[in-house]
Amino acid sequence: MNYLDDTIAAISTATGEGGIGIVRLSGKDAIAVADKVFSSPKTKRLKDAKSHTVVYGFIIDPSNNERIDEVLVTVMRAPKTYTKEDVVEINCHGGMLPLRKTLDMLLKAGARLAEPGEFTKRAFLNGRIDLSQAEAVIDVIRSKTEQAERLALQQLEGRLSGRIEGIKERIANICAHVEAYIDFPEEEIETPVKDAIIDSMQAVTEDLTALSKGYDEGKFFREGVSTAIVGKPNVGKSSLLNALLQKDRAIVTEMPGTTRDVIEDYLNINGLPLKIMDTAGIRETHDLAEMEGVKRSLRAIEGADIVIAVFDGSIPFDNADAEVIEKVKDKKTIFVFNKSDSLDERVIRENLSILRRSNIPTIKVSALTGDGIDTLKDAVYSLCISTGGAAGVEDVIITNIRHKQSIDNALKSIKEAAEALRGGQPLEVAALFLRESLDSLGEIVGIVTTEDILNRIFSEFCIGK
Ligand SMILES: Nc1nc2c(ncn2[C@@H]2O[C@H](COP(=O)(O)OP(=O)(O)O)[C@@H](O)[C@H]2O)c(=O)[nH]1
Ligand SMILES: [Mg+2]
Repeated sequence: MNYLDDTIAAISTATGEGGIGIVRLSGKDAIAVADKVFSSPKTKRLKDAKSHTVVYGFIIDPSNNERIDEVLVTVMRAPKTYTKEDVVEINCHGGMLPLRKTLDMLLKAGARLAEPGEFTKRAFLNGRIDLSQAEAVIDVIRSKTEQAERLALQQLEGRLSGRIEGIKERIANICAHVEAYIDFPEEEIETPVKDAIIDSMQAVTEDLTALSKGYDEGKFFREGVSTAIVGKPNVGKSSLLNALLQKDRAIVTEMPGTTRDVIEDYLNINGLPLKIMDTAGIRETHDLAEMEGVKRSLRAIEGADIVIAVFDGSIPFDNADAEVIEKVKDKKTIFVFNKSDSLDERVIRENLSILRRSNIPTIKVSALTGDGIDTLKDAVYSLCISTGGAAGVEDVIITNIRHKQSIDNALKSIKEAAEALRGGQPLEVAALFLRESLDSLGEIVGIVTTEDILNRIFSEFCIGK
């Protein structure tokens, strides 16, 4: 069944009592259906009304001519309407009864009850807006902060779509370039040409990475950064938590293995909210409670957005430290070199040189004296926020997880394409990956889409939108 062939109707305002309520119709028979239940004192017909004008009259039950409500009807003819179809909006009195009865009359007169989000879905299917814009409609309705609404409106205006289209065009050009060489197999691709192609792939990769990061950073501001403090026992994790919070939150003792449960608190760094967790020291142990604590520490690392790995700078590093380094290797991490107040310069130098062998930012602090704590806070902030973040106004910010996933998929494909070229694989392989990345980006605006994606998106809408 071609759904676009019929005419849909729904109550488009929220349930409850209000000054007015609106019943909306869309479809090729919208005006004819409305006319069947409309009567005006001057016997004016809606079909004679000019587009985008308002007509005064009554909704009636055509079976007995009984008046149901006094209304103002807006007639909007295709294509300059919300759905690009003929649209009629009936302003009723805003109680549930007049609205329901009006809707009932329209359904009896030949309209079908709209599914959730179906008006917006039609706007998408009829090509007035793309998928990311349709999603922005929900975001505008649901936004709880001015910031969220501003971002949603930008997306509704097509800022994200424009950005994605631009990147797609660049990939398509690269792809055309590569495919040209496939079509002329006698032409060997020269190294400088190949390098130039790889360079342009690199540039696209950087832009997509920035978009993907923008999502994470926006999310950090909205939902907070979950931060795990980890390390072997007695390095000063609990002391560090207390120093960061400037209060005695966690118990500090000279006995290794004091902290067993995960302790949580909140910290705000320049507007960036951190949920910060102090964990049990990671080490081999036979104590059951401590073993459970270690398990929880490992889980905390897994679930955390960032990790602060703490080391005791005053004593030589051992295998337990190496294990900690190993455990956090896949995470956004900061190394904290604690107990910098200790006096053994030689040990400090050696330990620092071990940490600095990795590219992970390393901050020297003393949880005891508070030395270096501010530097650590700055480092945490820059680890999380490398772009303007959600605070930036100039750029497109991804707020939808579906878009983020598509961008990450596109990123993966384009990196594989570059890898294939570099590795001297057949050009077809690179072309294939480039096409894949185009498809992934196409999903964002809805060029590439499945019924499943559509249903999922529009089912989140309310009826009447
Ligand atoms: N000298 C010095 N001692 C510290 C420092 N931070 C912690 N300690 C001591 O190290 C021991 C273990 O600290 P704690 O925070 O409980 O370590 P955790 O087991 O990693 O949580 C305690 O005796 C602390 O007083 C520091 O910056 N300098
Ligand atoms: Mg502790």
